[in-house]
Amino acid sequence: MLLKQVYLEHAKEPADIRISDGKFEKIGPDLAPLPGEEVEEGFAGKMVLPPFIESHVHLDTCLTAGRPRWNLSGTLFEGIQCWEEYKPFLTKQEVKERVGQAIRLQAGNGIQHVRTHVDINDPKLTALEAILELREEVRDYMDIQIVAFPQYGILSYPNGRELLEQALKMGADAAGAIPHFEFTREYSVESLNICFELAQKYGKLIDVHCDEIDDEASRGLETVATRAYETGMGDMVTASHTTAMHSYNNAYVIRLMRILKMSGMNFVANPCVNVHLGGRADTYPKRRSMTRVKELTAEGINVSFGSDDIFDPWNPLGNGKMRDQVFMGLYTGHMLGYEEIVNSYRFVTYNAARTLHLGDAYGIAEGKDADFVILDAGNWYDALNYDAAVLRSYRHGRLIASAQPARKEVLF
Ligand code: 17E
Ligand code: FE2
Repeated sequence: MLLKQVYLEHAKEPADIRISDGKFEKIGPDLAPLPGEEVEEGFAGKMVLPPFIESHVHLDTCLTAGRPRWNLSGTLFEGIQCWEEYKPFLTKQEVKERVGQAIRLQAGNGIQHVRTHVDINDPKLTALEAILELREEVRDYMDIQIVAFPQYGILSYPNGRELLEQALKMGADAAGAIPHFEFTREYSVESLNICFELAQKYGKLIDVHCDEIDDEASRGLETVATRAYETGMGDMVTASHTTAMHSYNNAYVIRLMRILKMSGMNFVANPCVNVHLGGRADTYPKRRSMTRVKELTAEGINVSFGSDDIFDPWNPLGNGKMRDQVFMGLYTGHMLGYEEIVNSYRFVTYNAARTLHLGDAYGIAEGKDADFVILDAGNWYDALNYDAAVLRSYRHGRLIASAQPARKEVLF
């Protein structure tokens, strides 16, 4: 196929892209069609990006909002309670159907890589088993990375350590932890030691739910960063949420930033859910509770954005669309400078690829797999502002999702 006159990211001039055998074969200003080649001219002037990446979502809980009841306080803790009440309804079949639906929602929005956290504080590991199966079934359409996530803690839940180890043996890609939810500060530190020990034992990545609380004394992050540095795991390690960092005093952050940089680790902010769950113990002023994305980015530290939730106990909304996270993240993070807007797709593409440790395979260049999306806009500024649809999503050169451009008519 020869795709004519599209804008690659924010290139000034349009280019043609030749795709054959599932790869980007040639990219150039004006390629002449080969004999018999299919020529696609219908997207001239549209923007092409590598596929969107969801770097933090809980697929096991998705599409369960209101069942058996709604989270009315809007707190993380009531969300965890609602999820606990849903757990008795989990069966492998139920999880596969529900999560399959969410994956199709994501695919329709141009996502091709997902990192999902799966709660492994379940003696039967039902959701994990279901999502491991689903991961294989959808492999041709979506890459799914699984984090073994101990919702109640590694040391504060019966057999937490054993369950985490078993999940890694069963095939989870990354070890999780939740230091701010452990019973004590000592457990919090020790749980991180266990997380690192097991990840190293089984050769896995790490993604910690870290300091997701408005408590300025919640300091799991310094331990995560120090272990990432000392073990040399570096960019294999991610700290998700780190909302307490919003509340830390600046003097402490100056000290902390040094080890964060030295560690080489990644961060994930979840703008919509962090703002929704955060500040709930405040009267006024109410904290935004998103981690310090602007400052981390300015220090050259990798930050990506995730949705966290799609219509579940922690987010009564959610559509599996990464654009919405960018939109909210830029507003919440005071990042609406022109350059910040123009480059903001990176939070849900390249930066997220680094978080997921995708390596060189990701991106648009001759010789790479032809994985890409075409947006209904000529540039990211407009795509973000007007919420442009993903007109086409191609994976290894094959069309896997499409949308019709929306039409509006104003009668004056
Ligand atoms: N569990 C948790 O501890 N934190 C979250 N943000 C979600 C689940 C969604
Ligand atoms: Fe999360």
